[in-house]
Amino acid sequence: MSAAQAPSSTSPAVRLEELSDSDFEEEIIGTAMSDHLEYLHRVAPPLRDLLETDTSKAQDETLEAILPFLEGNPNEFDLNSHHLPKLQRKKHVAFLEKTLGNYPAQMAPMDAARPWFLYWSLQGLTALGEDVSKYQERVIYTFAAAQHPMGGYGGGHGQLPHLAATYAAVLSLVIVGGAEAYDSINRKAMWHYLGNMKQADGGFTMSPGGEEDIRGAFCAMVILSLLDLPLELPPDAPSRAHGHTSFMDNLGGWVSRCQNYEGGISAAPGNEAHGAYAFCGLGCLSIMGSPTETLNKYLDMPLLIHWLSSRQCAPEGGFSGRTNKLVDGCYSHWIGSCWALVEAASGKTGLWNRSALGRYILAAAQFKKGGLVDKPGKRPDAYHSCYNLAGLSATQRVYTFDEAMNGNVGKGHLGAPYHWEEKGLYEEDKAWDEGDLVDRVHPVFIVPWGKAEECRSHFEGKGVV
Ligand code: FPP
Ligand code: K
Ligand code: ZN
Repeated sequence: MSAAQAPSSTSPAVRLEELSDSDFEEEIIGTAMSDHLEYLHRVAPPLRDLLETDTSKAQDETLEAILPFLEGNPNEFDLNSHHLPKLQRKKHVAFLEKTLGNYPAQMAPMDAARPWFLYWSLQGLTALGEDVSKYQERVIYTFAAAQHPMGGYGGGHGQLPHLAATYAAVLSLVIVGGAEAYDSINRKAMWHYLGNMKQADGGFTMSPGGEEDIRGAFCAMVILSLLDLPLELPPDAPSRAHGHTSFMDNLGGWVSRCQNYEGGISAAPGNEAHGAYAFCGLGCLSIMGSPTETLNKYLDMPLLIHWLSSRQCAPEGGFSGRTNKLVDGCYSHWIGSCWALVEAASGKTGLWNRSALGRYILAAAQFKKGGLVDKPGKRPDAYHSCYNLAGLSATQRVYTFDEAMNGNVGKGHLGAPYHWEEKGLYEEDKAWDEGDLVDRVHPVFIVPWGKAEECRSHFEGKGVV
């Protein structure tokens, strides 16, 4: 092997065992960054630990299961001009319409998660370009019953509220939109409910006396911002006894403590870094202020970027959620959507391989009969459909943050997330054709473009009475 250039996208993949050390340096180190990324996503990993463990076996088996989907087309989908399966739009729409419908009796234990099923299905449908206004009445009715008199939402009538259910309920109402949907939310009770979650160390619990983790911080910021609730803690908030007056007191420092030695973000200080929590942490900071300011202030950005980059599996192209674990389509969003926020904060682009993620989603994460999956061999569900589609959208679209954008909305507190702009489509080494385009998704709220702004402006200046 003497060729000194990186393989072009049309040349066959070079197997690493064929390279000598000096070839390796020329092949990998001597090439431009973009070639480097492309190269890594065409061959087996350059360094292999020879110790065999359950983890290494699971990784090898996963790669073997995925490769046929990257190298061929076992589902016999129609191909786009990049020789990748086309986005199976109609099949995914049909699947998500089904996940929005009735469930069999065996699903009863999942009742507490009902708001999530609505959110994932509705968000997935809009990402595919569907008009979901026909569901408006049903969504309002469903959540009117699930709203607790003391504020927040549970899975259904009579259930205790939980912050995750509340987050999914509010986002579902934002997606269908309209004054009736917005005004169905008891904002005053919500303000008190959220005040009850604020903890002495700055973080938030998921329910009264429940677990304190970064989902709580993110969900609370999302809801306070979308509903334009006062940043001041309600008079009955227990953390007032610890000197807090604002929902934001000690919050940035608490999120900062969730970044661990690897650079990723964990559920709570001292835990393992994980993709889902990384997005919650970055989202939380991007609501507290402009990402340029907050991410750089509270996080070690080079270390974060190192950890995020390490999540992109090669040659699979998709992301894992944590070190030494497997690629999974849902991290197309949990990790994939971190990049827009990191790019805004760091001013850098090209930090991740959009094309490789797009290839994983189109080739390996589409289920033959519709819906999207974790990985080949798994069954589709609304969660993996929603988040693979959000990830595909993230590969296709470039967003920038500009404080001067959209000057009419988001002037008050927690107004930062209303100043995102879509710069355009990502065209360089793209994996998609026009027919594979997924709609714009708000980079922080993960709702259709424009919907967060509509909700916020409905409430701006209203206060809580
Ligand atoms: C590990 O599952 C998954 C977690 C530890 C986190 C799940 C959390 C979310 C999806 C975040 C929810 C976000 C909000 C906004 C409420 P696993 O061990 O099955 O998967 P893995 O092997 O890929 O880590
Ligand atoms: K997983
Ligand atoms: Zn998953």
